[in-house]
Amino acid sequence: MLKGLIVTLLLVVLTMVGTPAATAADMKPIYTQKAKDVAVTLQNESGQWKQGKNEFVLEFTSLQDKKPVDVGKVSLNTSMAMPGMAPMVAGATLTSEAPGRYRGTIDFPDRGARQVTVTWDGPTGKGSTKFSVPVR
Ligand SMILES: [Cu+2]
Repeated sequence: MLKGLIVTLLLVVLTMVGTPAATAADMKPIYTQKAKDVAVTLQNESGQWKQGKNEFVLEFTSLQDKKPVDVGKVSLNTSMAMPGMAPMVAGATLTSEAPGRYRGTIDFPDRGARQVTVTWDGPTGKGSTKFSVPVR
């Protein structure tokens, strides 16, 4: 009887411990781009962008020692070439969460490949990089 109760309590504790909130470790890379001496990693929980609202994390790490790099002010903008009309553009709102780590949201009205431009300006200087990411 008492043994059963202890086992039950243990299971409850294990269940509670086993379901932490989403952490950095749960993030899957969407795309990693090397730009000069930093790696720019775009990531989220699913590892891909979808139509509609997306939350993501943008991380800057040193190519040398893999440590986070504080790149200062960061912006992320996307553009989609649309035949016969002006490109469809969408920008992200980014907030710094930790040095080299930025949390952002972006809204895509449709699917298709996006040309992504990331720019930064801070203690290590200015930089920018471009890469393509599909919106599924
Ligand atoms: Cu479009």
